[in-house]
Amino acid sequence: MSRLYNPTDYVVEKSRIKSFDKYKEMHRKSLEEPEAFWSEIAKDFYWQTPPQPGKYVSYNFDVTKGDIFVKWMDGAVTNVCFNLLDRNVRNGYGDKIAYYWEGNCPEDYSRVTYKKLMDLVCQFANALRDIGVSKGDRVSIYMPMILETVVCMLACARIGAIHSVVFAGFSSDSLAERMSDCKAKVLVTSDGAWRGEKLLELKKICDEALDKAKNIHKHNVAKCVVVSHLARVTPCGKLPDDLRTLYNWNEEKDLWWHEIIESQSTICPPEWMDAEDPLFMLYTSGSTGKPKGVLHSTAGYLLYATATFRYVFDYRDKDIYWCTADVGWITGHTYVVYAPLANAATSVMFEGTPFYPDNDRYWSLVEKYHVTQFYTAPTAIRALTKFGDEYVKKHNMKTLRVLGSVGEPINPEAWLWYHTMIGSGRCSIVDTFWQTETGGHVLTSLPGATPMKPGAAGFPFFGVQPTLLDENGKEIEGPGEGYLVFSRPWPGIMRTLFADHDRYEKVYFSKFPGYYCTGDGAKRDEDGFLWVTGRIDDMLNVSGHLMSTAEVESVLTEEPRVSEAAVVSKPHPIKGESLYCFVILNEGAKFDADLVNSLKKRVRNRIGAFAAPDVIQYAPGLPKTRSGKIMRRILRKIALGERDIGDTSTLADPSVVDELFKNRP
Ligand code: 6R9
Repeated sequence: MSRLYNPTDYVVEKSRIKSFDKYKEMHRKSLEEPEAFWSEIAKDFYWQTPPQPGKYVSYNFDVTKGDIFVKWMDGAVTNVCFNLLDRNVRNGYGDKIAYYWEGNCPEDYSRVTYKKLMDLVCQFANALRDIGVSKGDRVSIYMPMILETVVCMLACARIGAIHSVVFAGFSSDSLAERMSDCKAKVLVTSDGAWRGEKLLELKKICDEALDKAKNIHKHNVAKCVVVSHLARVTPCGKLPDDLRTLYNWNEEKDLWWHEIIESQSTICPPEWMDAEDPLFMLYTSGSTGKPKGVLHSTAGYLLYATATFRYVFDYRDKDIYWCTADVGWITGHTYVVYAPLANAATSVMFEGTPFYPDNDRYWSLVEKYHVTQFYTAPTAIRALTKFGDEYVKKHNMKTLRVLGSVGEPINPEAWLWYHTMIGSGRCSIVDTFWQTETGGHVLTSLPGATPMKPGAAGFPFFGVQPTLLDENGKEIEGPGEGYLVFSRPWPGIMRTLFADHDRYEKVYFSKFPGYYCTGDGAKRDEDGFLWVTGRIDDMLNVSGHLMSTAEVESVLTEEPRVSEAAVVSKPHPIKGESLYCFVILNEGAKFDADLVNSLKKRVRNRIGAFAAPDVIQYAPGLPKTRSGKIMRRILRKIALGERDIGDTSTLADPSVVDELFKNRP
């Protein structure tokens, strides 16, 4: 039995919802009368054509009854960028700070008001229009955590272009594949950026990716817009005297950001969008290896991002909110860009790492900016715990009220440290479970309203109806464990996978007709708390980055010496999970340090540094069923060194297991 933590008076005093009963009542109402609930949120926004009563939601979640679809406020017309900027400026927030930007180096910082942000966005939106981008076109973004990244996303939203941000830790191969899949017209990047003392040569990676897109995928990206970033920040390591040696400049394709906005007007009429028009797409890993282009809608996403931010972080006008996520992931999209701006919030945007110049950078920023809501990932919390409490104690963090966690289940030890050490025991912790696909939080605690248990995601957000199913698709009532699914849509759920509606139906709706299947397992305890237990498909979560075993396996088998590979997850004290890889070699090939290094390098280069395997093990064979399916359950035991492997009667050749135990490095 884990201990129950009730919200402290300190939190309740300031919170919108002050009791568990009130939350339950609101949740019930949000399911019974969705229109009443969502029209309360919608009324704050500017609509060219307002949502029509009686037309708030229509959907089909049952593949046996026809095509899957979800529509919210169909027929309404609006523009997300206009609502985030122009509307707030008109409401008197023009001089309010939208972002405090803090660079990798503590000497570099700036700020931007809502009015200034609007001007910058309009200028860049005009520039995009000038280079031929129009409604429905895709723009790939490969950027560091700088204000231009936000400007670029919002400029796309303003003109109805679909942005596709690719995390700037992905390799040129991954970027090329993603740009080609969505047939991007334009790529936006920066010359480079610092992460700690490491220089990221982003433009160079883009040069390679543009070549690969053209030569391998036969897709030509017309233009590449480049922010000149390195020259304006403090160098944190070695830099060549001539920055131009860091990349190739292609006169026909490449454009400097500052040059194309120079003469642009700060007025840019928005493209009025239908509620169901796409807003952006974002690739997420798929269990077959090929990334899935999750597509989000205009009005539903806006409403859901707004509502979750308001209630989950309990944001108030003078608060300073900070989400540490990179904009390359969904958390950065919803909770660095769209949701805070929709709520006219002031945010901190941070370019660097928690460890530079020292291990107290996060805490020093909480102190510097008087942060009230802090949102980060368990992997960061675990990494920071290990440096000891002195780094924390140096800083005054009394302004904090709500602490958020996202990306993976948070282990109780990390939760307790977060709660007592960072939150002085008086903050509420919101453990937010959600996915790229869900658009915003779906399970979470709510500050002031719900009790908390260390490690439990808690309760459904408004409009969300979670269900646990057993293997046969039967609903589990009361306490129990099963597949986490949802039986109805909320406004922020994705609408399709880009250009692949079949795969959307197959991946998310075919296992259990009538339900959206998250791919995660969960249990409900006797108090009704939901605990997410992790992926039940062949997916891995390393430091909060989701990837599929298949995508890593396919990279490993590209090595000519490897004939077959199997990847499993091994628990890791900081990263949560790590990659443990088994490789079968081709005849005559030798398993040695050179092979191990070249395989690790290959995965880093092909996918990204965050996917680098921890262990590569030689395998004379793999444990397979008679039908040829790899028994990953057994490989996971071998990775752990646990001899008790359970039933092996379905194995084609049980002797292979002993061999594998013998070969553990
Ligand atoms: C927002 C985000 C989604 C997967 C998801 C689950 C895991 C995220 C979690 C969590 C337990 C939490 N996950 N938050 N598991 N508790 N609070 O991370 O999106 O990158 O698409 O990953 O991450 O396994 O299915 P995404």
